[in-house]
Amino acid sequence: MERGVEEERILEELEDAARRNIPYGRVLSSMCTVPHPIALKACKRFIVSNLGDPKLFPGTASLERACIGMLGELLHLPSASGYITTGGTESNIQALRTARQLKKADPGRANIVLPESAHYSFDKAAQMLGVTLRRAPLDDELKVNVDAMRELIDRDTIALVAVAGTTEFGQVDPIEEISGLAQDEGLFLHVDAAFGGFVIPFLEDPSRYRFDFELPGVMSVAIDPHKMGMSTIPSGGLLYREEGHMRALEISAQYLTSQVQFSLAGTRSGASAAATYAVMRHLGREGYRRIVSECMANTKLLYDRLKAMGLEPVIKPVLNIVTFKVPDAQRVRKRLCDMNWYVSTTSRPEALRMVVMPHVTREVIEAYVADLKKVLDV
Ligand code: 0PR
Repeated sequence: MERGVEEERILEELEDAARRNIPYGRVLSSMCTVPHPIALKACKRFIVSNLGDPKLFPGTASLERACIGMLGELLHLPSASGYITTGGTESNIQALRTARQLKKADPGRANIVLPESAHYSFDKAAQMLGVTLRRAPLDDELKVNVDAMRELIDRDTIALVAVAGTTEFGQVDPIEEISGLAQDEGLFLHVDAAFGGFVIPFLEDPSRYRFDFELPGVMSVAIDPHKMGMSTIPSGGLLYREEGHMRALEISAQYLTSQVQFSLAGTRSGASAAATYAVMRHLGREGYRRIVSECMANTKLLYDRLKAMGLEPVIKPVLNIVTFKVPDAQRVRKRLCDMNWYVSTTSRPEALRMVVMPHVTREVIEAYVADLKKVLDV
């Protein structure tokens, strides 16, 4: 470290490291994908800008506001407030922090009622906020049981959570019903659409899965441009129905040009906002509809192929996630890994899980299925 190393040598080292990474083409376990080229261009141009101090970067700040406008429009509330986060984890932490601030709850007693299937980022949030999580069981289709949610609510409940696109199975909770429950109980409802937010609106019949601000009980939504939004990492979105709710997060920061800050990260990426702005503007609804329709066609292809092999699905895919029961899923996953295929497994029930992102093309699926047949010996 004492003496610097010349650029050429470092570039070689970087190349070596980059080459050791798994190309997305063999990855069926990730919710991220190769970003759209225009997102990469925008990211590069704005790499030095810091949205933690937006008065220094008014141009970047205006791109962030435009992103929130477009995301709000997508979620049936063009006037929504919000900001570009570092991803679903920050959005979920911040949403629960908002609920706690609004209720001025005693953190030692406060609880949050959420589905069993909710992402582990809520466990991080609960630990940090000192609130308890009450997880409600799922039904046969792995959607949360709303009656069970209702029973878990008591006077110390400060928020409800619902998931639009669960991490493991890609299921969508009955959010319309949960929205009604939140209204009946006067509770803040946060919807985690980190994955599903850029899928559901572009399905053939999106009205089958109502999940966003068109439901009056929904107060905040997490939606990630760095997953199905085709933006660069780290780009998340956190949107609020009421600007005042976001204001509950404000911290005074006098030495900053902006005086206050509501984000969790202090110094934060302007490149994410620029990349998200660029790709959303460029693709439009039409572009995303094309991408989602391709992913859903490939999801069906993979589903049909695995069914034809005599395997049993966990659920019929709702979004672009395919899960099938296989005996000793861990062993199957390891054997696939030896063949340079990357899939994940679920535990309840034990299954092989494949996320059909845009890089998982028809050709990838055919090659994958051929290798899976060898592993399973069918
Ligand atoms: N909410 C849901 C429904 C999620 O699926 C995820 C991430 C999050 C929140 C948290 O989002 P961030 O990871 O952006 O903070 N789900 C994936 C998972 O945990 C993320 C992922 C992506 C994992 C790519 C692996 C990977 O290669 O499985």
